[in-house]
Amino acid sequence: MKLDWDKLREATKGQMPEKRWKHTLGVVETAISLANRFGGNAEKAELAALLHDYSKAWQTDRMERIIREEGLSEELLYFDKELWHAHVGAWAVEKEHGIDDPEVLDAIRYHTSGRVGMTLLDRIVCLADYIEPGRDFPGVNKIRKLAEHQLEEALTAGFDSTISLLLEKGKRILPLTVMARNDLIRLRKEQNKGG
Ligand code: DGI
Ligand code: FE
Ligand code: FE
Repeated sequence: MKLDWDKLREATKGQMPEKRWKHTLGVVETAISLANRFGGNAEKAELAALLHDYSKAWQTDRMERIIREEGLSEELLYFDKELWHAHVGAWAVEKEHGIDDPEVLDAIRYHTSGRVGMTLLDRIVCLADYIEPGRDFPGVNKIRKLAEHQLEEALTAGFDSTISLLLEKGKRILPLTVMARNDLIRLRKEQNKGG
């Protein structure tokens, strides 16, 4: 499919306030550099990063309706609203812009929660979201440092920080996030075995 990048950028920018757009540009830049560093597909990384928060600023009611009516994962409704925009966003960019690359759609869909068996593209987008230059949270510099050499270790540290935060706030944790984090540790062990 031939992509109209200018149109996608304008449309994405139009979904969100300025601050979120700046974050998006940071994720794009970071995802491209991670793709180059770790042998990922830089064009897919750019596209998934550009679109990853497409629905972030949409109203909660609208997201809930889409999750119910379009047959998205209703389990999400039991967990924090912050998780919803990722699934709704993947649905929306397919519907509104004909994005049909399943790898790109999955990277958008799982950029918040993670999943078991995260593809390289999933890992790149999810980590870029944690460490883009505009991010500032306790421990972000440690994750940036890890990301210079080890993608899985850095992303595990990212999930650990999210899980800690949710524990501190007494919030529910989507089981898939814990499973994603455990699976990254498995992957790292396997990589180490391979030399
Ligand atoms: O959309 P962004 O703010 O750029 O980042 P994101 O899509 O990674 O959303 C992160 C937020 O989601 C963060 O504030 C924590 C919140 N959250 C709530 N419940 C969960 C969760 N994140 C994960 N990974 N798992 C949860 O169960
Ligand atoms: Fe997000
Ligand atoms: Fe984001």
